[in-house]
Amino acid sequence: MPKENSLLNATTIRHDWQIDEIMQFFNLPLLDLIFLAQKVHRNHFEPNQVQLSSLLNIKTGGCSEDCAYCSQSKRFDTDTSDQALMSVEDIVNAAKKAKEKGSSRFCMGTAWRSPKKAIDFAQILDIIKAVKALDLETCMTLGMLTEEQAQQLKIAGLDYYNHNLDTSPDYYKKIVSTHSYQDRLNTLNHIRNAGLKMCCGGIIGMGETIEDRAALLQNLANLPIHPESVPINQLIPIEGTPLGKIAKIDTFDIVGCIATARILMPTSYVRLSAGRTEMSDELQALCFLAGANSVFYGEKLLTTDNPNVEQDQSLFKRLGLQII
Ligand code: SAM
Ligand code: DTB
Ligand code: SF4
Repeated sequence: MPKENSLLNATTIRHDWQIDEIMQFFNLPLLDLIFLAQKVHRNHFEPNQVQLSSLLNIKTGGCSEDCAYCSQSKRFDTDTSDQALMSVEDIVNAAKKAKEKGSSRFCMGTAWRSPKKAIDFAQILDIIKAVKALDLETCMTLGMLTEEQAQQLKIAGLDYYNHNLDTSPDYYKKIVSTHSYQDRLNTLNHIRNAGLKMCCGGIIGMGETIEDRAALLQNLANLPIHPESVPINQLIPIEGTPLGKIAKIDTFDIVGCIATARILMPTSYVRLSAGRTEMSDELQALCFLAGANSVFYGEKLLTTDNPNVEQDQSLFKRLGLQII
């Protein structure tokens, strides 16, 4: 029996993945890996569908943290400046537009280590209620949460919380010094205890090894419940950050990561996330074949550009992808 088939036979929904098992996937010829991932994908999903989430940065810049990839840290000299939390009205208007263009989920981000001021948190709860009333799924990414904050978000009607593990535990120490991997895991725990759905993934292209990528996916897949959404971002190098001039990775690397994420987390939506503006249509098609079934949709991510909606609509049409 070909090696890839024996690997597939061993695959069910598991939470006890070992690094050497995950490395076996990374070491397969890419086309075998894609084939395996597509088989898993078809066992759990309609194969020709793509879920669309739109993003809005509702509090830009001025962040206390030192995440080496981020345009919004106040420690780095980037083009992004500190702005106030947006008003409920402006956010609702942006959410309405995202819905009109076909998004099913509206994700809102803040450049915070964690929500600190009571007045801001009260506004966040109002924002959730107002966006939810538009009949959109809601997602927030506000940094680290306490158990009580997670519960309050849930009560306000929040559907998803995004909090990424971003890389392996070892490599995380080289990327961020102001909070720890364990802090991230604690917040993930609070999200689950509050009954929120989880969006959790990472970034590739920060100088990590293949083993680091395997360890990121291991940490995601070995969570007690797989995240419902797994965003796989390719680093967007930001001038002025420590990673602003890092060498580009091979274009196929993202395909292998998506395929492995699909195999390890068969029922999760795997999102082809940051980095799509630099990708050809053909590369994105390969990512969908490898099991990606979600994208960020709309002209902007947080502070950087994303493909425009006409381009994306045309791509989905040419590939026969149905928007959900
Ligand atoms: N402050 C919150 C936090 O750190 O969780 C929420 C916002 S933070 C910007 C959300 C995620 O965006 C990060 O965890 C990272 O995965 C992603 N991200 C940020 N800058 C990026 C970049 N330059 N390239 C790719 N992904 C990036
Ligand atoms: C995620 O995993 N990627 C999104 C969202 N979650 C918040 C953010 C991507 C940010 C890319 C860089 C920027 O626009 O600043
Ligand atoms: Fe950027 Fe979030 Fe890190 Fe702040 S905590 S520097 S916003 S990634």
